[in-house]
Amino acid sequence: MTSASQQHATNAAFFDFQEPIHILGAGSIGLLWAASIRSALPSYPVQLLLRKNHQHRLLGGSKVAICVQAKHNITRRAPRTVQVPAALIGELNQKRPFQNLFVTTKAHQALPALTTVVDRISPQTRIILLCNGALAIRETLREFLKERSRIHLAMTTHGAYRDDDDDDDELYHVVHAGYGTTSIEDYPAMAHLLDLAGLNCTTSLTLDRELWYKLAANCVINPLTALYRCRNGDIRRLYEQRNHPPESSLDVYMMEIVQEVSMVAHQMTGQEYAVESLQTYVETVIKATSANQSSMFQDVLAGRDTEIDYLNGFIVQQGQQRGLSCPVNQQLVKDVLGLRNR
Ligand code: KPL
Repeated sequence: MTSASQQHATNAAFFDFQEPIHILGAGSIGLLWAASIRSALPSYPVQLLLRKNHQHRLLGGSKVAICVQAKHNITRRAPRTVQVPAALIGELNQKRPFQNLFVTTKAHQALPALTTVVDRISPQTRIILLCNGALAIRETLREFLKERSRIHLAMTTHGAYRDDDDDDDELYHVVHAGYGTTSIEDYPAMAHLLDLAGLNCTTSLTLDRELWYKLAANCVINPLTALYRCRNGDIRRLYEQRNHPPESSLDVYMMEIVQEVSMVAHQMTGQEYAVESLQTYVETVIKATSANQSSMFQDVLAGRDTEIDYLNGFIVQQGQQRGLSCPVNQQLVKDVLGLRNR
């Protein structure tokens, strides 16, 4: 087949794909997903599921407005406002099972959030788990869902943060502050749709390797940005301002964090995760998302619980179960938890 006819075949395959998408979790990534799909494919059936305390954002009872502003390395700069169908959890006016449910909540909210919509999950439902710390929660979710539905792991390095006042405004403001990549496990039609929506998505049979790389990036970027209260691209400057001796440069510190991730990943999976390639990946994510406020920094700014237990805490806990000590990640867990008590 020529590449043009291949392209045509792929497009045709996509256009047959009109399965409704529901998005559970109206944080920065859930909102970016909804707005991106809606603005690229205006008639595509996508709906955001909101908690009751977001009711004031509903326009005419059935839509929300999302203004996406692109920043940094993203070419489309003019803010665009998109209206996305939305419904309050528990008040959906139809009871049919979900076909595709994206879970874009915080790691610790994934199970409670799924519990609230469990009556709409059937064996036909595909649940796409797009949370940080997916490696830490997937077993719990599998256990909860049993055979009730299929879970596709997914991950993204797109950087986005909310830039609105949670209570006053009718509009959600999202800054798309870093153009990254998205991967989804074994779901070509969905990957194609997300790619058309500008979310730079690919699919592969398993995502385990990608998730370990992503976890390494989150174990470095998230706690450091939360502790230094800085954007992803400012970690180096803030680290260096703290007068560390030359032998403990940021590169050495990052390597120590990543080394523990690599050691635990190896013990858990039997596969090699070279420290240098994990570290190169972390640097790439920092560069691509330098203008972003990491999700953990956003949580700290908003006084919310962080995902530290599902990132660095997961490494420490899995290490402990295998007789491996991870003091560098352990200290980061302690320091981030300490932010709550200040
Ligand atoms: O996943 C992220 C997060 O903030 O949680 C990255 C990719 C680090 C972007 O900020």
